[in-house]
Amino acid sequence: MTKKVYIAISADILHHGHINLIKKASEYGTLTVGVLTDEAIATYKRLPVLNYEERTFIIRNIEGVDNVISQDTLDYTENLEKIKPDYVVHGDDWKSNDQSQIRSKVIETLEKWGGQLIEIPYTQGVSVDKLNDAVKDTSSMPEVRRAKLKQLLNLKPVVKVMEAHNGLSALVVENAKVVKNDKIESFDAMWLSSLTDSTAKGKPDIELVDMTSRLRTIDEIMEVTTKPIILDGDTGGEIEHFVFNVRTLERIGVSAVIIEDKIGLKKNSLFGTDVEQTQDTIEHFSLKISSGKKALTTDEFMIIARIESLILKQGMDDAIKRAKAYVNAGADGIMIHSREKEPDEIFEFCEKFREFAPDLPLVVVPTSFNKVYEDEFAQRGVNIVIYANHLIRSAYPAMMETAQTILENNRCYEVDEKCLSIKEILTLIPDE
Ligand code: SPV
Ligand code: MG
Repeated sequence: MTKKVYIAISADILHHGHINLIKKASEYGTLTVGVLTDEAIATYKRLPVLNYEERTFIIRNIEGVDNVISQDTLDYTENLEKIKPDYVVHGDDWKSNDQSQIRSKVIETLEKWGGQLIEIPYTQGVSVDKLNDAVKDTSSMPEVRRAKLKQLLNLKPVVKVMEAHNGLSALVVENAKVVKNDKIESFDAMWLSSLTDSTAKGKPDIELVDMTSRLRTIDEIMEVTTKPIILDGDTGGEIEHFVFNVRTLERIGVSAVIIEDKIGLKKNSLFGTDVEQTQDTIEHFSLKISSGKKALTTDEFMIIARIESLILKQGMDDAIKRAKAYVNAGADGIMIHSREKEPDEIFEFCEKFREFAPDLPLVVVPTSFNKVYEDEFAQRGVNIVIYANHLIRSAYPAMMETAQTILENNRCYEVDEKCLSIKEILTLIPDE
């Protein structure tokens, strides 16, 4: 009886290594190829350039492929249990890369019916790095980057966003990765926080760092990364200025701006009612949203309205009333903010919001209510979770400690082991 063979690929950048793999695999029997879905790819690397339908169309037409099915997760288990193949074939490179845990699970699953993993030598001479660089170049183009946030919102239960305030912190957001059992965790997008952009410049978070300066930070970050950007637009400023600014942001490839319904001298929300802050009227803020929407030329760029009612102790009814009004004014999403330690008021808002806006993106910034896991937010109807200030908050104490240790010792020997080595700092940023 012919044997059943299974391979899984994403097939976004198809090269001769894949054809070798398919050819070898098909020699063992009837070959089923599991093509990773867009959702599965988005969980562990950049969004695919070609969508699932396009990728399956290509694979179906490659000699040696008998069946094509979808693989919904990076983990093979579900498909293996369904097909019970005699062989799974894979390049031997995954023994040592970040898929080694997925490999172990494949071996374990196959053992249940006596299946076997066949590893073939990784095709030499494939410059995956070069191919990836080529994709990276196009994926940092404004129109490609701009569209990514909406694509991610369609693909992921919750979009994970981390703050960045300069090129280096943005590289951390771009590259940080953790392999966890059968999943690879990474951030989906960047939050250009007014608090951390201001703090990095040694300034208070009171809209003193103006749009010209914010645009320079955006440009610095865009130059070295590809992930989509959500800008903290503070109050959005005067309506007459906002309409110009959204067009600029849209043109340069930012994916979304979040503006908060405050007016006058804005202070950071985490001060709450400890400082004087004034909430805008529903009418004026709605006009700001609708004017901004009218100024846009694509439907990719999102204007997200941020409601400060809970921060300013105006109550849930006010928050919901405003959410309804801002949605009617054309907001592409709502951010609800709170500085309570417990998430109760956020959860209550989520429930009430979903009664009249079942699909509109909902954003939270869990700086205070920080015990909630992303999964729970997703179950409650949240689409975007923003870690708004954590890179700079962790960098500052580290820098202060280093400075003080040198002052205490009158030399720098004692701080050395907490620092990147000279070799590491010299090679951290490649020069091409
Ligand atoms: C920021 O990061 O600047 C924000 C979020 O606006 S918060 O600091 O929580 O107000
Ligand atoms: Mg801010």
